[in-house]
Amino acid sequence: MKVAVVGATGMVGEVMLKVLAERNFPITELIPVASEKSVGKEVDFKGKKYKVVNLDTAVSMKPQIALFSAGGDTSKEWAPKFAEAGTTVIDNSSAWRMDPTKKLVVPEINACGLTADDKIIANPNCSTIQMVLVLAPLHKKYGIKRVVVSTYQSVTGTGVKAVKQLENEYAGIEGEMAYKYPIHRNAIPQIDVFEDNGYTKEEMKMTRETKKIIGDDSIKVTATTVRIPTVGGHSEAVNVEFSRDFDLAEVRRIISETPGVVVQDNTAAFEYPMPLYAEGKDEVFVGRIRRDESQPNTLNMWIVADNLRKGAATNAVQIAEYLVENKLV
Ligand code: 2RA
Repeated sequence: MKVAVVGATGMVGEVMLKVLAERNFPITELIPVASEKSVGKEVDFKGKKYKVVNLDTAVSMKPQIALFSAGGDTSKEWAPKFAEAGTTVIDNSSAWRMDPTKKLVVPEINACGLTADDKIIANPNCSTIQMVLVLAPLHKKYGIKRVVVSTYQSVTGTGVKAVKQLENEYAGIEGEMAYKYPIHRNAIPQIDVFEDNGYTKEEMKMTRETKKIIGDDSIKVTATTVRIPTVGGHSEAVNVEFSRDFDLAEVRRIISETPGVVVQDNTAAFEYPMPLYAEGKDEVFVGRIRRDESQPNTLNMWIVADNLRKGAATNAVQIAEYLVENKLV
């Protein structure tokens, strides 16, 4: 496979290269792509150096797959150009996610709907991916009525400038701000811009994308998304009301049998997921699984994942793997 990684020098792009190498993705030719200021730089992949090229050059090289992580504007402009040249684009931005003509894919849930005609495939938002991976099998069994989620999100979701801001503040150094406020010793209840309804775009992504991925518009989701000074991954307190009652042991069994999900739930041993330990891992970790005693048929969980891995790069590479395995590229 000839594979382009668009945004190869960015935070998600670098993890994409790492994940492609780790999973031994069948690459015959790697095309790292970035903005003009990075063109000519070298990128290391499996011990070999590859020169970064610009978008025009990359399109003309006709890769079979292009993994995009270069922001919404670049995706809007360039994904169709790649698609026209016969490349299948897997896009990590929000540009195509809610486009009714594009599929929004978490492979374990809905990759089976992909066909060779899907030339632009959307990778969901990080905080949505880790939540729906756990919700989808529970929805099948018990029917989800409503989800109330509060997130505790890593600065890596914003990018390298935010990681630097946290490091600078921690070290007492003045520097560029990625956020409007300090993030060290703080919790910022705003991720992305506000929409007219008073929710942030991140919160509405969790609501809209969940319905589209699970394929059920009747699922109600309300979210509060918060940036906290962590780097290892996103954490989520998730409260789920089902149509039917559940047995807690069966819930645990269903979650633990879900591919890509690991249950870490032993309160006697102080075992629960934490971002410090999820960092660098591809799995989604679930703990604090317990009945919400305040109302019937309702469950509480704590879900943690490395947002750069399953929340971005790993999910995109898994989509690419599905396309290759099923001869869709
Ligand atoms: C964040 N969801 O954590 C975003 C990244 N895509 O800010």
